[in-house]
Amino acid sequence: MDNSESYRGESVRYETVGAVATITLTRPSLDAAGKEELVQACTDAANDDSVRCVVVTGTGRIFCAGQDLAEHHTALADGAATAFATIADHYNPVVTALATMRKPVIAAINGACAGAGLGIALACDIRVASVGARFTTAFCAIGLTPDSGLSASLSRALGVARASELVLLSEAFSADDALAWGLVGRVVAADVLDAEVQALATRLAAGPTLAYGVAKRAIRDAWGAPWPDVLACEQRDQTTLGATADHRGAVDAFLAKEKPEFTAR
Ligand code: T3D
Repeated sequence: MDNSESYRGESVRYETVGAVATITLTRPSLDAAGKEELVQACTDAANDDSVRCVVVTGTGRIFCAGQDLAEHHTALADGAATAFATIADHYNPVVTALATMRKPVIAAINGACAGAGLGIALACDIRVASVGARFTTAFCAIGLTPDSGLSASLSRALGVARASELVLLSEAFSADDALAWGLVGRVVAADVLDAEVQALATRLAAGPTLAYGVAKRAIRDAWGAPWPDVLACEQRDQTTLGATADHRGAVDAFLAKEKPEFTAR
């Protein structure tokens, strides 16, 4: 499949410019069709080796409000098993693709970010929020527990104490709160969000993709792992990356006081 083509579904737009793919959620919440499109877009971004950085963003004043609760209401009426099949069918594949693809993923959080939307943002590697973005875990407010990896990703990002408070109380918090807590790395004015994120994505797309891919896996796997296992993984990964042209060229460039060029080889 040629993934260099951009395409537009009912709920998801997928565009590649150079080595950057941008996945845009065009509806506030996720219905079944939208989730299918999102799984496909994440899969396409992961599988296209010419894509070396991915941006996930929303539209208007909502990044992603999570599950479409009107559709969920109907699904509940049809039987709870049907309603919750979407976790295995959609949410888990989406956050797994984002968290495990061997290239950096940036969440450009343009607005409200709730429920599975927050899980999606936290499955990305770097988060940049618009100053007016609002966040809520949302799940407990409707009698559910976090999915989309949020029970792990939130407590890893914030620590168990604050994660518990945010999950149990489901209170909204601001972009400035998220920045102060380290949940997002940067907060920028709404009118420069796209430009700032695309500049960051372009920079990452020109970087050492092989090393980024290994590093993001190592960072996630290291959580909770026994210390000897962490050291063993680091040793294995460093040995692998040490044999790449990217690494050798970068060392040559450093010694020559030149800028390295990374080609993902
Ligand atoms: O099996 C399964 O499906 C389980 C999977 C669960 C995954 C989940 O994501 S569960 C959590 C679902 N999400 C929520 O509970 C979030 C609910 N929404 C909100 O908390 C707030 O709406 C927001 C924080 C997202 C935004 O707040 P605000 O004040 O900026 O906007 P608003 O006025 O509340 O919402 C704007 C509109 O979007 C409004 O519709 P209206 O009045 O203009 O016609 C609102 O009803 C609608 N909307 C917002 N979120 C959802 C939604 N419609 C359907 N589903 C939503 N999730």
